[in-house]
Amino acid sequence: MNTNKIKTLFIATALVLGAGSAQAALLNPGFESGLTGWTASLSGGAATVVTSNSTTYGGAITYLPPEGSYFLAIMSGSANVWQTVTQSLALAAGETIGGQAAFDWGDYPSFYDGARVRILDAAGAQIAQPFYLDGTGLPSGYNGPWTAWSFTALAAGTYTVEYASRNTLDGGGPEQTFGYFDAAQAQVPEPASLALLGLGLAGLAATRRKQTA
Ligand SMILES: [Ca+2]
Ligand SMILES: [Ca+2]
Repeated sequence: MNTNKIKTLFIATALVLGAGSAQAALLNPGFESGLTGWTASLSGGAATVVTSNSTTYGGAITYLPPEGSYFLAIMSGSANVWQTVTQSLALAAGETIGGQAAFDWGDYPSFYDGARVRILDAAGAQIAQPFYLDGTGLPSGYNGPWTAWSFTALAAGTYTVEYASRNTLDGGGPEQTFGYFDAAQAQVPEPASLALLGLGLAGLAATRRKQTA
């Protein structure tokens, strides 16, 4: 295979890989490698990477990962303290990141607890809160669904993704409250990407035929 052909294949492959890489800036976004890349800050709570998590208050439910085999479960802890798991990353202007979150309330009014996803700037100030739920207005022990969230950076910079859950008013309940977090659903390649992949494979096949001849 001559150098030009190798370059052509490399470029075609890079285009295909790059087409669906909007989420790739986060390291280990789906927690398939434990907490690698993430930092937990806890007070009485827990941040655990699990294959499932079951609770019973408000109706028995078992949460399963919407992406891959694992997801992050943040168990609430000390009263009125957000238990957090964070990761900082560089984003280009217009770049989008996203994931999925769920709120599993283990309490009743007025111990509203909560779960949230926040985006912080380099100084630690909140610039977006793409997911937030607490128990206000919800049935006791509410088992919330997995919900997609996304964030698009308006300017290039360093951002922090923060996943969190919290107990409100006291540190307990009939059950502990959880926030669950996982990556976005895997993207289906767009037709344009498939066409590029086809060109790359065709080029590879042509090269192999010439080498065989
Ligand atoms: Ca996952
Ligand atoms: Ca509680």
